[in-house]
Amino acid sequence: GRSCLVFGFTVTVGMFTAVHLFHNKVELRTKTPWNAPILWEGTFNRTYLEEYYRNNPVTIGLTVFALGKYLDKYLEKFLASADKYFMPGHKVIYYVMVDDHSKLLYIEYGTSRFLKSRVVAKEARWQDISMMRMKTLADMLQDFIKDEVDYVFCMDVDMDFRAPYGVETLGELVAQAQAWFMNSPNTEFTYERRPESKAYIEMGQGDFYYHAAVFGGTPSRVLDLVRSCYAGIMEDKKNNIEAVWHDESHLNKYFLEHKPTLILSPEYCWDFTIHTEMEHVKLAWAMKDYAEVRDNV
Ligand code: 2GW
Ligand code: MN
Repeated sequence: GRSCLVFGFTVTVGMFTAVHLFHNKVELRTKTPWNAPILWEGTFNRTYLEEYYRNNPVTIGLTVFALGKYLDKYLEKFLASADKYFMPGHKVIYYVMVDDHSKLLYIEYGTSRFLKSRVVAKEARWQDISMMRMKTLADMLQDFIKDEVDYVFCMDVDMDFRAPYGVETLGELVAQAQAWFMNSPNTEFTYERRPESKAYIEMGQGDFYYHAAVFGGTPSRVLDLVRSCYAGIMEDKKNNIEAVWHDESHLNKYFLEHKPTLILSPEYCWDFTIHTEMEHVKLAWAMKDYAEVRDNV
């Protein structure tokens, strides 16, 4: 796979800085126990990767859902920042799912950027808005995305790009380490702990707490992921149980059983409320006023 391109580069001082800022002591974690790279600034050579992809061009999909207030509040900044920083210089197709087509904003995109939008129904409960993304993604990947892109990322909309988020992130099955749990033991991860749920993870098990705000990979690997998460969600509904963190709980279960080939460090999805001095942040959580946006709880 192409993700192996990030192997074999020496780690520079810059990366120590990033990790140091994290928990006030130097700790190197650039590989998982199953030998997948954990991507930090300084662990890859962008110049080399760009040259490789110039000779082997790829198309990258980016899916995002923006329904109800999230459409008014977050979509424009997400897309405008993606246009600037998501895979700069490469062909990108945005797949934008909205509940109101008339509100789809006009942005002048770069020349190698394409946008496909689709109207999806807004579920009554926000938990279902979030979970049903898995179903819509499964259908769309199967119907056309798989034929249109080489890699696809699926993201939350309440975030914005801050620096180049580039081809170094491409891999077969890509997972995002959730910023808050990067240095926690797995017993503290907020996995689903009730054995009745399909998302159940036994205490003491688990490698990372993965963030459902970002996952990606090749269309076939992502299709298997979203199908499997959706099946778990529906099985839980049948059994009258809902996993503690909804689709994210099912995603964590999936990644326990199907190890990601590449892990993105929290530089790739940082929460500036943890601390503001974090360096090399490529994507950041938006400030969220839950009372304002979560009117339909
Ligand atoms: C509305 C009220 C409350 C929560 C969500 C929504 C809502 C979400 C909405 O009105 N419209 C909408 O388009 N969404 C979509 O669902 C949007 O793409 C958003 O980014 C995504 C997930 O909701 P979000 O961003 O509020 O959830 P977080 O940031 O607390 O995220 C984590 O946990 C979620 C499950 O509870 C998901 O797994 C998410 O992927 C995680 O990042
Ligand atoms: Mn979010």
